[in-house]
Amino acid sequence: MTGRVPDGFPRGFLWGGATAACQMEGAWNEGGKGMSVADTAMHYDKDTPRSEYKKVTYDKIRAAMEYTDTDRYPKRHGIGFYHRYKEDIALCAEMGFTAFRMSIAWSRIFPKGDETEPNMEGITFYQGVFDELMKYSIEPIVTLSHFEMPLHLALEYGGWTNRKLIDFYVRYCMVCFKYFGDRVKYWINFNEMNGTRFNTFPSTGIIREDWGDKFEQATYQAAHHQFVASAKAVYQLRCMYPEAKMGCMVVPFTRYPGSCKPEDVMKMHQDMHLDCYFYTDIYMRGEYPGYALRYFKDRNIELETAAEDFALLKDYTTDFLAFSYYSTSISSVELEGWETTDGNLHTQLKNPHLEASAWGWQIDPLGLRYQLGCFCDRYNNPPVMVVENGLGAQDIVAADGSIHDNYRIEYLRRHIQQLREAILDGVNVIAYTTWSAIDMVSSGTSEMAKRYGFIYVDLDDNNEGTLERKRKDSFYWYKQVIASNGEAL
Ligand code: BGP
Repeated sequence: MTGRVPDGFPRGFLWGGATAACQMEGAWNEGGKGMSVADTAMHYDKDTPRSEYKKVTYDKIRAAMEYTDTDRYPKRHGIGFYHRYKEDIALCAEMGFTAFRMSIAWSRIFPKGDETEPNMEGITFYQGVFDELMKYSIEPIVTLSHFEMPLHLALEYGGWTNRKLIDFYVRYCMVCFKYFGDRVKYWINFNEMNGTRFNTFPSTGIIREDWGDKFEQATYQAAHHQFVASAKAVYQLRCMYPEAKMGCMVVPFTRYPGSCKPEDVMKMHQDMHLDCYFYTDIYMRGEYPGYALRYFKDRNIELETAAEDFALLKDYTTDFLAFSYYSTSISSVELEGWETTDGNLHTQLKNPHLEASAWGWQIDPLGLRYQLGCFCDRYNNPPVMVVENGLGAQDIVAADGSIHDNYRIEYLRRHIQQLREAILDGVNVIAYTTWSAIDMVSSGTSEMAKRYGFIYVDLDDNNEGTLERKRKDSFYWYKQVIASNGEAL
C-alpha cells in the first residue's frame, strides 16, 4: 500500500476570507467606473420574500438609473473599501491571512463593457490592492465576475445571451492578466456559475420580461457563452502565465433525499445534476453531459453554438474547483407536508434535523464533508477550494465596544472540523476562505444588518455610521486557527 493518511491541514494550506467588489468597494461612480448590474439592487429587509427581491424589471432598472444617490442602493456605497483598503488588508494581515478572495469590478476596468481600451484608473486601483496584499505575503484569489457585470451589457446586448459577450469578457480577462498577472496566481472565472439559473440578472444580465416562455432556454444559452468564454480565457492565461490557475465555482446546493424511497433518491440525483454538476462537469471534464442533452431535448431547448466551441471546452477546462457552502437542501417527489425555508440563492425544503440561521439558512457542517467527498469522487480528486462559508447574523456591539460573536465561532469551528475530516479522507482541499473577511452589504437583500465578517463595520441599513472597523471575538479566534494551521479550534 502506498500513501499515508494526512495528520491535518497540509503545509501551505491557504487560510483567509472572501469578499466581492460590488458588496464592499462602494465608490460606484468614482475612478471612471461605469454602472453595474449590482448598482441597481435595492435594499430589502430580511422578511421580504425572495420572489420580490429577485424580481428584476425594466421599471426597477429605469428607476435605479434615474436615482443618483446611494441610500436606496447600498451596493453603491458598500463599506468604503475603495478608500480604506489599506486599513482592511492590514487587519486581515493581523489575523494572519495567507489568502484573500476578492473580485474585480468589470465596470471599473471597462465601464460599459464593450470598449476597446480599458479605464486606467480602475487598473491603478487594483494594482494598489494587489501591492498591499503582496506587502503581507497574502495570496489573492481573484474572481473575474462576481454578480457585477456592466449594466450596459445587460441593456444593450441582452447580457450573456448574446455571443458578443464572449469577446468582451475575454478582452476584460486579458487586461486583468496583463496588468495583474504578475501578482495573481489563482483566478476564478465566474462566481457561483450556476447562478445563471438561480440568480439570473446578477449572473447574466438577462431581464426576464424579454424572454417569456423562452426564459429557461435563455439561461442555458447564457451559460453556454460563459463556458466558451471561460475556455478562451483559460487559453489566454496559459499563454500569458503558464503557472497561473483558473478555477470554476458553484454553489452546490448539496442535497439529501427526503426519504429512502427510490423515487426521492432519483430526484436528488437529478437535482444535483441540473443544479450543480451540469456546470462543474463542463468546466472540469470539458463536455456536455448526456443527462443535459436529454433534458434539452425533452424541453425543446436548442442552443446556438459554433463549431469551434466543443473543442475549446474540451481543451481548456478549469484547473481547480471552488465552491461556496452555507447549507444543504432536500429533494423529494412529495412536496406536501414539507415546510420551506430560505437558503443561499434558493428556497428549500426544511430539514427537521438541522438548525438554521436567523435568515433561515440551514446549518449543516457534516454536509460540507459529504460535498467535498462527492467532488473528490466525481473529478478524480482535483484541487478544491472552499471559497465561501459563514454565518449571517446580527451582531451587537457591547458598551465597551467589544463584539461577542461566539455563534459565528461555533459555526466556523464545526465546519473547519469537517473540512479537516475531509482532508483526512484524502480530499485535496487547498484553500478555505470564509464568507466573509469583513462585514459588507449582503448579496441577496443588500442589507447591512446581516453580518458575516471577523471585522465589524460601523454602518447600518440606513447608511448611517462612522465606517469604523472593530475586531470581533471571532477575529482573535480565527487568528489562532490560522497560526495553528487549523489545529487550535
Ligand atoms: C453568495 C455570494 C456572496 C455572498 C453570500 C452570502 O451567494 O457569492 O456574494 O454575499 O452568498 O449571501 P448574502 O449576502 O445574500 O447573505
